[in-house]
Amino acid sequence: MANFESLSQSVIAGKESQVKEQTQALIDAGTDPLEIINQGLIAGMNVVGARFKNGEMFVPEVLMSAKSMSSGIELVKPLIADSDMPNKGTVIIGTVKGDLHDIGKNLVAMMLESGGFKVINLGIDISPEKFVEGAKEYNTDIIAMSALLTTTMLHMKDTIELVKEEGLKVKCIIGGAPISQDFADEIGADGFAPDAASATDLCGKLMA
Ligand code: B1M
Repeated sequence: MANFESLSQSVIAGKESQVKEQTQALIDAGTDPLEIINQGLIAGMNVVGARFKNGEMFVPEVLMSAKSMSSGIELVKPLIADSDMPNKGTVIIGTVKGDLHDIGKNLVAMMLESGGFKVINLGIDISPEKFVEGAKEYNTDIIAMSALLTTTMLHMKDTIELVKEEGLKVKCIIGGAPISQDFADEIGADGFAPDAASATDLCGKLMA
């Protein structure tokens, strides 16, 4: 029988078809979609992160785990995003210039959608100029930036400076594994969220 532990193990092993089957079984059993994500899919990916760091897993295996996790998320996503929520505001989200990590950013996008925000996901490797263009094009309330590398997180500062230079009335929030509240304060961000659920709360507060 599918449970969170076996789902996590399948993510760790990068077994995509097993992840899909187990995720579907949990959905069919009426499990809370957010619990499937947090206690099954993300829990598995956290182990992958630790093993990658310790040199116990390598990039191809990590990619298979990431792809498996994303397949599970795709199955769960409609159950969350379909809730009949009002539009609380428009958020553009992207991973900063030079950074290709998108799993966490996509989770944040998904949670924001499920929290009633209109979300435009610009993708990965987004320069300050592209964030600013996007903010103008979509008349955005909030720019949400993700960075997973200490080498790319400084582009968040560049984006905030460009937003100010252009005189845009848009809030800039940041997140990602190397980001902290101290860093957010240092670069003049309007907020920092450590995880996807907090990002939704933060956007709610900024729009209140
Ligand atoms: Co990379 N990688 N990676 N990687 N990778 C890390 C980030 C690393 C910590 C691994 C390690 O060494 N321990 C390390 C960074 C070290 C550092 O800078 N301090 C690292 C490195 C070094 C690299 C490369 C340079 C490796 C190389 O080539 N030598 C390279 C860089 C490529 C590039 O971007 N230019 C690289 C490549 C890759 C893969 C392509 C193999 C793959 C990415 C696949 C993909 O995203 N499609 C990958 C992965 C998977 C990881 C780890 C293992 C997992 C990241 C992840 O998806 N976590 C990661 C190790 C780790 O984090 N433990 C690692 C799961 C995800 C749900 O969490 O993204 O943190 P996270 O998102 C969370 C929160 O942070 C927050 O909410 C999310 C959900 O709760 N959040 C936000 C994220 N964005 C937010 C935005 C917000 C708010 C909250 O806006 C307001």
